[in-house]
Amino acid sequence: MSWWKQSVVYQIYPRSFKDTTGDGVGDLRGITEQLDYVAELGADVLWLCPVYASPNVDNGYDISDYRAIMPEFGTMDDFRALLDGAHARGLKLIMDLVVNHTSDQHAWFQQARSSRDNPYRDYYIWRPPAEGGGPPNNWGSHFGGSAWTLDEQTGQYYLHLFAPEQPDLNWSHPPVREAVFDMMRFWLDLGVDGFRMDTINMLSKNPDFPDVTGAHTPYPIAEEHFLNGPDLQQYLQEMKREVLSHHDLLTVGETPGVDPVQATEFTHPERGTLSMIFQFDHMRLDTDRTHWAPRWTSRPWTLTELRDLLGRWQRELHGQGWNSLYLSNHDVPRMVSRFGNDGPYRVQSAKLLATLLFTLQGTPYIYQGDELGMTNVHFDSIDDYRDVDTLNFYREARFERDLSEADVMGMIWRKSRDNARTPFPWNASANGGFTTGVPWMPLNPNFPQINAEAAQRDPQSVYWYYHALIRLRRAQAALVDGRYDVLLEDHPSVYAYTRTLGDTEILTVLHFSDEPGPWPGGLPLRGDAQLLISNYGADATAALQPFEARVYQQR
Ligand code: ISL
Repeated sequence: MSWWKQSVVYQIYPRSFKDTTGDGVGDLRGITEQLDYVAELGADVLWLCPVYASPNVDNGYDISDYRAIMPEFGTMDDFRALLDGAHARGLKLIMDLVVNHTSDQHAWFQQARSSRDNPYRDYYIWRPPAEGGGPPNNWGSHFGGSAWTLDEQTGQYYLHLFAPEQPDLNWSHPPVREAVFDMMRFWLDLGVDGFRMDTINMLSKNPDFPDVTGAHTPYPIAEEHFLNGPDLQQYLQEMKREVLSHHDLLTVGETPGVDPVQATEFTHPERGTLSMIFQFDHMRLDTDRTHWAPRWTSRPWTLTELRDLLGRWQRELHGQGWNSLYLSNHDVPRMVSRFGNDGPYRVQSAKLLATLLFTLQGTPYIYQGDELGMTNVHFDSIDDYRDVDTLNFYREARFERDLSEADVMGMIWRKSRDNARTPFPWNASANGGFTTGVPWMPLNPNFPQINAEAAQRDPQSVYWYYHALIRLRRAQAALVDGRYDVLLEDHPSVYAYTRTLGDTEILTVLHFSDEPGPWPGGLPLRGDAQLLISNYGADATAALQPFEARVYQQR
């Protein structure tokens, strides 16, 4: 069986993990220093968010040199030391592969913009102004405004689905694909174990570049024209043939807007190209899709909605493809604040959500700090925020749309990507032991309570629960490969399901409520049921406590 099905991935946001130089920015040596922390937790794969040379308009997702390490993070020797240190501990390491776009400071773009007949011109996507002037169509950038920027010198617009400093590569131009494949070989030759492929289903755009019709904002996100485009699978097949098939890798595609049928196309064991994908259905669960800025909205969701969408993925990919299991990452709020209760039930609900991640089918991903039950942050002033997306949203919402400061800050507190990016709290000392200097962004003020040292000292902590869950998953093949069956399909507060493999059946019961409740009548517990893990220690059919989670083996 493919090794990555049994893996547990730990995602590191290098800028915020551990600073060893005192410049306030995390670095590669800091990660190497803390490899034992990750190994002891029990994860066996590290995913490093981008560490390549970058002007950091989007914290490394704007790459100016794919073969160099960002000087703030260290050197190529530091990278080799990190990779060796990981391998020595039995940890694999996967890199972020950001090839939908480069930085505008990349040599390719510098060449491309220098003249219309430069050989690198076609590495990017250029269009003349619309008739009468203005951008070629109404496509919007994910980070606000038009997705097109005029290059004054050559009189044409270039496409950028993200910031203007992140021009999109033209994947229909064969030399671009060759250059990317070559760069991938460079990292594989160094010994990396795979790639997390950023926005990989955005590579193929509708070649006609039509306007989005029926939009309720001037610059809509043109998903129907760039997600899963006509040539995408062909590009990935080519990547598989040229690069991926020559190695035994973990590859995970970031693929917003895919359904299980499309996911199967990506991840089918024979026909597919990638090990697994990140699907986004549950990331849209709490958003209002009709709002001008859906990602910034919050809508109450029901357990039935969550159960239905997760269940659909569990059933439809079973035996057909493979999924990733995640509730947070560096782009979204902290999972305990978003899906749990970060007040009185922080510890219990963080454990309940972890139980969900580790008992479904797929490869679980832990985002740094979730194993401590880290929460969202509420900075009073926009000056304490750093994320380009957050700052652009603030500007547009406050000054173009005249929303109140209180409303906008409320949305930012709930949804900003910076919630997940506060520096990692190692202990209760100054700056949480993250840096001896001034941190690039402030820590969450709750770091004196929520930090790694405190968690490791407390046997009841979220940390030790993750530690146990990871080992439970390794010991139980049914949690990796077992069939998923939902129980109590309509229960408003209890999510219960079994995973069955051969003679083994594992029952998970999750009580999504901040009130106690009875053990559900329709949920018989067999006589031989054995409690494998729980966050309260209660057993049998005792009443369910707020956010109680229990996992039983029934045979
Ligand atoms: O389209 C989305 C959701 O429907 C977005 O969330 C989109 O998938 C996401 O913004 C892509 O994120 C990735 O690429 C960005 C970078 O800023 C993020 O940090 C990265 O994870 C541009 O490279």
